[in-house]
Amino acid sequence: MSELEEIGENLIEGQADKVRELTQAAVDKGIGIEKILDDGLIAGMMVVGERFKRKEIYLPEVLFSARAMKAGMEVLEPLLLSAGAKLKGKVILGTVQGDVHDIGKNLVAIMLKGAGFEVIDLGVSVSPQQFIDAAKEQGARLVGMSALLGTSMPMMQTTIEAFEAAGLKGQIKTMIGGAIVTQSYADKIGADGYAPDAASGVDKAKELLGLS
Ligand code: B1M
Repeated sequence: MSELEEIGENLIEGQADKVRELTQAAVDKGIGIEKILDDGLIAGMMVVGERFKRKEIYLPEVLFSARAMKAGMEVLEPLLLSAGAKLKGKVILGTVQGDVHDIGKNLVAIMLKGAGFEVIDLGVSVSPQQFIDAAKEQGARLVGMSALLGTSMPMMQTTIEAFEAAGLKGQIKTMIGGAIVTQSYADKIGADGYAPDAASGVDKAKELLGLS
């Protein structure tokens, strides 16, 4: 088994300490950070998702894996951030109301910070009004929303409509993402941008803010 497969296996098993240790070992060996992320941590989490879907594992196991993912991310985050350049602009980020999934959103935050953006992370289950208040208070021109549930995804539309009702659509751009979200959904609800993964999120943020 390769080092990265071993990270994935331990993540699946929920072994946070081991994942932290193996992630650090992979970094020390000079394996690329994004490769460790994609082929180790995220690959493991995808297997967890599939097993959860097939009801082979249950929520407590998923939570242990999520904790292991966080342990690995703690090793990678400072390295991703140190690659950052000059501040490019402010982004308000959050998981929409009714949804507590934050692993992907946190990855997007890390990548954006790494690319030089200031990120105001509102956390999970963020209401439309919280997004609006934060964007206004911070003078941000971009709001990013994450959703992973079929039941929470419509909250993205509600939030965009709330921006429209507050007269902010156009002035403040919206970007959406999350496993369940697609470009066609973004088009349907009038989001300004969609990104399928954290790295594309950075490109899309630059594009929406006219920085690319
Ligand atoms: Co939940 N869960 N979960 N879960 N969970 C899913 C999403 C699910 C697909 C599992 C399944 O059935 N196969 C399913 C949703 C089905 C659906 O609605 N279509 C599901 C369910 C049903 C639930 C509960 C309802 C279960 C229950 O209680 N019965 C419950 C909901 C609670 C709630 O939110 N109200 C629940 C709870 C949980 C845990 C708390 C146990 C835990 C979350 C822990 C945490 O996040 N801190 C959890 C987890 C871990 C998962 C899976 C296994 C993994 C999610 C994940 O972190 N993926 C997931 C299965 C799956 O997705 N395969 C599942 C890794 C992450 C890196 O990917 O978030 O997609 P992702 O982010 C990517 C891209 O999408 C993109 O960039 C990221 C990296 O490249 N991206 C953006 C994300 N946000 C973006 C924003 C952007 C741009 C790109 O711009 C702003």
